[in-house]
Amino acid sequence: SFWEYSSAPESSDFVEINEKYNHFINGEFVEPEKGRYMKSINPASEEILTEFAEGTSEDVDKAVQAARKAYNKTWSKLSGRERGKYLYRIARMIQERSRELAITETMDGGKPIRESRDVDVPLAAAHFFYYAGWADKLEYAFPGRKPEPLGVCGQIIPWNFPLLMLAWKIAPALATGNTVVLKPAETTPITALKFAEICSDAGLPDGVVNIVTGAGQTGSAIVNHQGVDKIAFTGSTEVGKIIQKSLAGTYKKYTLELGGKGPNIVFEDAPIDQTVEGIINAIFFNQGHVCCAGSRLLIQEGISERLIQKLKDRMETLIVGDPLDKNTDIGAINSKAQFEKINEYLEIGVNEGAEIYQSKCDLPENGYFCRPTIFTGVGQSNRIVREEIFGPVLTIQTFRTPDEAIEKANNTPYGLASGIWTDKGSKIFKVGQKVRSGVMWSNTYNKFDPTSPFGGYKESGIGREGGLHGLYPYVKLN
Ligand code: TXE
Repeated sequence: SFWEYSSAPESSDFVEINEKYNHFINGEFVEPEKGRYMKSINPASEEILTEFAEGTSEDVDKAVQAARKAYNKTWSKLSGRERGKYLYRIARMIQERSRELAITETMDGGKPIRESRDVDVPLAAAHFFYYAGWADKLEYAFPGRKPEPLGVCGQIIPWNFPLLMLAWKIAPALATGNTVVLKPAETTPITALKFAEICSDAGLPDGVVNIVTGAGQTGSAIVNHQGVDKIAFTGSTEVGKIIQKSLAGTYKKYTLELGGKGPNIVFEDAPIDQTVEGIINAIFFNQGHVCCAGSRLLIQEGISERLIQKLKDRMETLIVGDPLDKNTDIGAINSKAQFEKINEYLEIGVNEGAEIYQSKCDLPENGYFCRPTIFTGVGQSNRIVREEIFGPVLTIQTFRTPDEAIEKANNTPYGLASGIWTDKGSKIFKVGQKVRSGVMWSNTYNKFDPTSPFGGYKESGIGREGGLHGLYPYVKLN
């Protein structure tokens, strides 16, 4: 088969990563106006992978103008069917370059190759296929109404699922007739720039997709540009609030997909081995750099001791290390800053009096690696229970009754995702209706599909992405 299921590390020899990348504006790679570049490193080796342009407001302005021109001259004039053809072509080209994209994603961001290969890249292609299908059927999505595109969309994405978040943002925007200026995160810009190559190869009209790289200042220039009609942001709640404030008083539409502190609720009647796997997946998938991670485990008292022991045993089997190794379960922490943040939270947890348990695995000498960690003996007021850590760190609390589980699950400023484990369907519905989170998984976790809407309650954000609902933020209805 295409992928060899061996333990040999995936060879990066054939993957071409340029020494330097420029912005992709109006269909071509252009140097940054101010000539400044930033570096992206491989977090597993701490080696420099590439340099990429640091975008200023001049670069953003150029990109917005290109997007506006493309919107007026070509993209908004095409039929839905024509737009769909481009999206299908892009989807197929992602598939054709899937191996290269997966390896690049893993080298730039530190996630295990098994995940980029089986989750990130195939789901990115699936999003383009899915929204390609909507492009010529929009009248059925909005019966009796006439959906019109908004114009130029500014899109800012994080580093935890770089190519996939790009697909979540670009596919529905293009399907509905908008053009975009997208900024990838500063620690993981490469797959977005490879995606720019795909847009070129697919013959996408110039200016329909523009990629401007850089850090927060570049993002801020996109948010505050007068020529942008809509902002789609995924990232921290802190930056989400800054963006919301700067958009107040403007007429720009926006969607925000922010942080989370997902409760994963286990009842006594849950299938225990399946549940252990689910808990592991919920918190250790992508090193816990997941906004919907099940980072707060709530266990019904009767099985807590048995379940925690099984969880510890299973944690000992997890392999932490080289992200390109197909046997690796937990790769590198995405950046030095995130690594330091996680370590700080480990200290905070211990100082708060919680009991820490970490698996005893060996860690590589170089790179940012973190042992899978659980904290017991924690209460609702502990910072490690209330704040998003965004690492392989789980807090464990117990409960007696379903009402207590619901109270604890909802006792958070966030409301993105949650999980419930039980043998009883009726319990899933009763508890599920009362837990305030945009997504609830039952007897599984971290399952994603382009047909399903995703988004938060409370401080986890505003708006939905994915599925039919994912079209709403990109149209105005007449
Ligand atoms: O996020 P930022 P950071 C959470 C997670 C993590 C913490 C910090 O808890 O530990 O945030 O991560 C761009 N105007 N999440 O600092 O800064 C930035 O360049 C406009 C959860 O990396 O929010 C990047 O492209 N844009 C989250 C993007 O915003 C700005 C995923 C996200 O970076 C900006 C990531 C500004 N003022 C982190 N400042 C999730 N929901 O999945 C920064 N950016």
